[in-house]
Amino acid sequence: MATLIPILGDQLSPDISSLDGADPGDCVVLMMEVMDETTYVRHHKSKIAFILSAMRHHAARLRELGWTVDYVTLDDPDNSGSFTGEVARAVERYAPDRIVVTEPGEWRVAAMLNQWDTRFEAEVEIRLDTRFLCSHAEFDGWASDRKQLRMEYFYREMRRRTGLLMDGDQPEGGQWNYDRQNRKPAPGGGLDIPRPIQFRPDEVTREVIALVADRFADHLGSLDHFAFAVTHEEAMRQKRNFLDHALPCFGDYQDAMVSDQPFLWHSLLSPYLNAGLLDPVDLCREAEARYRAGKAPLNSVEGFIRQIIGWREYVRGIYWREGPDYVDRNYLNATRDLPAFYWSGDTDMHCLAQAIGQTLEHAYAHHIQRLMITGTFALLIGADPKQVHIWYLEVYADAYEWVELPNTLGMSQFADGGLLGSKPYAASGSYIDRMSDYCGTCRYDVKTKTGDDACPFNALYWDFLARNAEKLGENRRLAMPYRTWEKMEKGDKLALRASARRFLERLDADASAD
Ligand code: FAD
Ligand code: DLZ
Ligand code: SF4
Repeated sequence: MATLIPILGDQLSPDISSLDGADPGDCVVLMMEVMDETTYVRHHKSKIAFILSAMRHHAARLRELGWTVDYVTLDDPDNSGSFTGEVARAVERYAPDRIVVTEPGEWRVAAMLNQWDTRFEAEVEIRLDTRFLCSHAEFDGWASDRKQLRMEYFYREMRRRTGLLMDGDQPEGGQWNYDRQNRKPAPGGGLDIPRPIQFRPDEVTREVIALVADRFADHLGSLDHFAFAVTHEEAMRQKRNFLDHALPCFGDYQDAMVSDQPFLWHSLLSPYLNAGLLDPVDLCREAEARYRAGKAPLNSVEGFIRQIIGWREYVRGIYWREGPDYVDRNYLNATRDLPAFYWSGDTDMHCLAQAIGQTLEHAYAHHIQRLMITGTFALLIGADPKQVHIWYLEVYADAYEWVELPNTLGMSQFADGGLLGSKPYAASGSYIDRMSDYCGTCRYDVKTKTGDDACPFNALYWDFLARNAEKLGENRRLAMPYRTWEKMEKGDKLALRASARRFLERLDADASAD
């Protein structure tokens, strides 16, 4: 046999670059369920079940397409538990001349693949992942010309490159970005929220769910609500459902939060994009077609496309450009342990209970919950950014380090000192009150700033700014809140800081009691 083609669990695209030009008659595709991958962090049970089931379905599809697939299951008694161990066993079985693999999505796995060349006799070729618009080298080329990196300018390049929402060389409608129209708060009254399709587990998925329940009983999260698409066809159906029903209001309510409504007008497509069940540019072209056909407004379609060809590509570029040490950054020297309720949802702060509760149920929370509820709270209390990063990597079905780490460590925790975002996403309770209906049913009073019944976000917000004044005081985008802080009466400042201190002491006491 000439060629061995390992396909990793987030490379489930029929046109993955490792298969380019391969002769199905003269190669073996290797797919591996391995303990290293299922346990390098304690992934949510539904995340593991989704990936393993999608892998098994993809293997079946590749076989239908004529490929020979050697599939190693997690419960295979000879399974070595690692990618390298399984490739080594496959090399013994097939004695290939070549190993062809698409580059992985994490530094951790890249380090493994980079050793294959010396470890195995076969020639090893690691190919670019062409599912992304921008290669690492192209991103570096773009970034190295600039004093300051900003997503907005990168995004414009991607618009020009793809021709998406372009009118000649000008942006459709005359503006690149319609976000001003996209900040509407939670709509009140009887909500007509589109329902995502809930996929009923088939036999393959039920088998995987049983395996995960047995092997990963101590991982967090529930399998009871498992409703993920696990095939390309199912992912396509979820995509059409989103485009038909949710895209028109996606922009308006992108930042809104509503109790017991985990999905709102979001697409829920990130697990499928990241695992390879959907193609990002095709998805954007379909969204654009809805706009051109008058079925969805420009603010929604532009906002949606920006998340994918803008943010998604941009954070990947940053991840690979910053290197394997990016994970160690801690600009604000934050060291507090992440509270235990991040793993249980058991807190009387209603916003956090909602965001964490649905995360445990569905392995999903939408962007503004990740950024402005769980993220902002962790930032305000000074949680250790590495712990925060591991939590996000564990709990979301779409989480792979290339996309999760820059969002968490950079955007949400400001641990890279402003490389990814120009200011920290710190906010008091009034932001949450404006954008959600959470505060109305909370035990805390969002309008009160100090005391045991005051919304904890309020005092924590001012305490965060005061505590970090040396590092953040010169940030132009924080000039207004720092001016307000300076002008505040001394007594009010002391009361806010004392209130925050009492809250943090209680948090620490709860942590040491656990
Ligand atoms: P929609 O709101 O429908 O958005 C459409 C698509 O745009 C998403 O499917 C996603 O592919 C893309 N997108 C939107 N925002 C971003 C972004 N900031 N970065 C990259 N892609 C984006 N996204 C992940 O895919 N994996 C992660 O591990 C992840 N971790 C995050 C951690 C934090 C702290 C924050 C603040 C954001 C994180 N995001 C992550 C980005 C974003 O929150 C999710 O992509 C989004 O919530 C997925 O839900 P959706 O498919 O319904 O998205
Ligand atoms: C996330 C994950 C999990 C939980 N399990 C597997 C697995 O058993 N086999 C596999 O090939 N991939 C898995 N993955 C996805 C990999 O972690 C991912 O492909 C690498 O991190 C490279 O991006
Ligand atoms: Fe969250 Fe404060 Fe509102 Fe309660 S009052 S839901 S803690 S923002």
